[in-house]
Amino acid sequence: MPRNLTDYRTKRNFERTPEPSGAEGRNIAPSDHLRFVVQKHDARRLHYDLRLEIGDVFKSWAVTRGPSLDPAEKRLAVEVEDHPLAYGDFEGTIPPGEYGGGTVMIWDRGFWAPDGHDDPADCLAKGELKFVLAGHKLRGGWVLVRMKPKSGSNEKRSNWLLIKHRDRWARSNNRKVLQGDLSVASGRTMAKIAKGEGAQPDAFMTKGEKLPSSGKWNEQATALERRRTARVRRDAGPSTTARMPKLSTPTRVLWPPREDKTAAITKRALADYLLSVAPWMIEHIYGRPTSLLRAPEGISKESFFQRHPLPGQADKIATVVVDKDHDPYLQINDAQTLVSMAQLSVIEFHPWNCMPFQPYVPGRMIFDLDPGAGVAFDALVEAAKELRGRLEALNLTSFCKTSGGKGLHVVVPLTPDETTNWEQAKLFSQTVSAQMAADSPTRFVTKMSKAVRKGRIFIDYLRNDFTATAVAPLSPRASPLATVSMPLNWTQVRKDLDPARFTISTAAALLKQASPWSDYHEAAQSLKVAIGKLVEGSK
Ligand SMILES: [Mn+2]
Repeated sequence: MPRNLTDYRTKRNFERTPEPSGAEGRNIAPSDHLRFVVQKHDARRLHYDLRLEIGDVFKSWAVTRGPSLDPAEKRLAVEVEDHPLAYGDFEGTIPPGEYGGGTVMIWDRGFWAPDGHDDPADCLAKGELKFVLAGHKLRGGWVLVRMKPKSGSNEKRSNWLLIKHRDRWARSNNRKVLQGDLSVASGRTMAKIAKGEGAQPDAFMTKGEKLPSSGKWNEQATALERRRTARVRRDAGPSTTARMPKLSTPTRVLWPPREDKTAAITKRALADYLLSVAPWMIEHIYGRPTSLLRAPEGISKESFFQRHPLPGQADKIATVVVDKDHDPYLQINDAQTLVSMAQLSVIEFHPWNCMPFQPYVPGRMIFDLDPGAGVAFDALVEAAKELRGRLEALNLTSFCKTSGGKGLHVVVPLTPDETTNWEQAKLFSQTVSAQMAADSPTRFVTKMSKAVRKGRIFIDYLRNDFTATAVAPLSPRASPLATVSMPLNWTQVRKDLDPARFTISTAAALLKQASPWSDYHEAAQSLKVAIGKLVEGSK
C-alpha cells in the first residue's frame, strides 16, 4: 500500500464508511494513460474533488465552486490528502457523522497528461502544473497554480487556483458544465445515488466484473490523443497533417465531373475537405455512434451504410457498446480519424443526436424540413423562420443548416437535465411539429407518406429518438454537385439562399467567412423548462 495514504486512512473509519481503504492496490487496472476523476461531493459544503493519478495515488484538490470552463474565472482548489486509486470508482454515500459525510457522484473521469515534458510531481512541488484533460465534461488545457500563503498564516493546507486555458474547449458561460449533472459512471442523479437506487457505477480504476468495454477505454484514449495530435500538428505544420491519412488510390473519382459546372472530386479532395473542416465538424460527431455512407467506387456506383465495425476496423475507429445484445457501433472521436474516413470513401456522416458519450441522453433536437414536389424555396425559408419563432417562445435557441439536398434542418442544442429522455424529446418535437401543421394545414404535414406531401413541407421530427441519426453539419452528401450540409447564420436564411452554393470545394472558405453557429454550445438549454412552457401554453 502506498505510504502516503496514512493521512487518508487516519481520517476514516472503514468499519463505517463504504469508501475504499486503499488496501486494494493490486486490483487497480493497468492503464497506458494517466487517469483523472472529478467527484461531486455533497458534504457540509458542496464541492467537486479533482483527482489526478500521479505515482500510485490520486493527488487531490477540493474545488469549492466547481471547475469553470471560463478562463477568466479562477477557481479555488484546496489541496487535500492523497487518495487511493480505487477511490476513483467510489460513488455512494458516506454516512453522516463520518469524515466527509454526504453523497459522492463520479461527475467526470477520463485521461490526463502533463502539458510539457517535466515530471508532474516536480511541477507540483514548484507550484504550477499545466495539464490536459480528456474527460466527458472537462477537456483541453488547464493549469493548477499554488497561491502564496498569507503572511503570518499557518494554514496546513495549500490553496491553489484551477484555471481553464484558452482553447476550443473553453466556454464563457460556466453554468452549463455544472448543469450536466449526471454521473458519468452510472448515469444517476445525486438524488438517486443518495437513495442507493439505479445502476451501479462502471469500474474505471479497478479490475472488476463491471469493467467497461475496451471500446470505452479506446474512445477516451483517442480523445486524449486528439489533443496531442493538435499539438503535434502545430509543431509540424500543415504539410505533415495532409500526409497523415494514408490514402490508397487518391485519384479515385468519388464525385464525377459535371460538364457544365464542377470538376471531378477525388478521394484526395475529400480528405483535404475533411481536413479543413475537421476541427469544426468533430464537435458535432465525437462521442456519438455514427452511421457512415460509403461509396467505394464513387457516388454513381453502389453505396452502402455502415453502422458497425468490420473485422479489423475496430482498432482504427473507436467503437462503443450501447446495448450488450447488439454489435458495437462505430464512433469517430477525433479529427484525425475523421479525416482518415476518406480512405474508406465515406461520403456521408450520420451521427446520433445524443450527448457525447451518453447515448441515452438527448443532446440536440432536429427538425428536418423537407419540401414536397412543387414547394418554392421561399416557403421553406418561411417555415424555418416560423419554427425558430415557435421554439424561441418556448425558451429554445435554434440553429439552421442546409440538409445538403433540398431541405433545411432546424437544430436545438440541449443540456442534460434530470428528467429529459428520448421519449420526451420525441414527444416534444412531435407536438411542436403537429401544432405547426394544425395551424397551417395547407403548408405543413407531419405524415411521411409521399402522396400527402405534394405541395407541402414535411416536418420530420423522427430524428429525435434513441438510435435515430441525422446528417452531421458539414457532412458531404452523395449528390451530383458534392453539396454539404452547411451550418448557417439566421441572417443567411432568406429568399436568395442557394443551398447548392455550399459544396466540398467552397464550404471551408464560406465557413470561415460567416463563422455560423458560434454560440451553439452557449445556447444549449434544458428541455425540462421548454416542456413546462409547452404544457402551460396548451392549457
Ligand atoms: Mn470531498
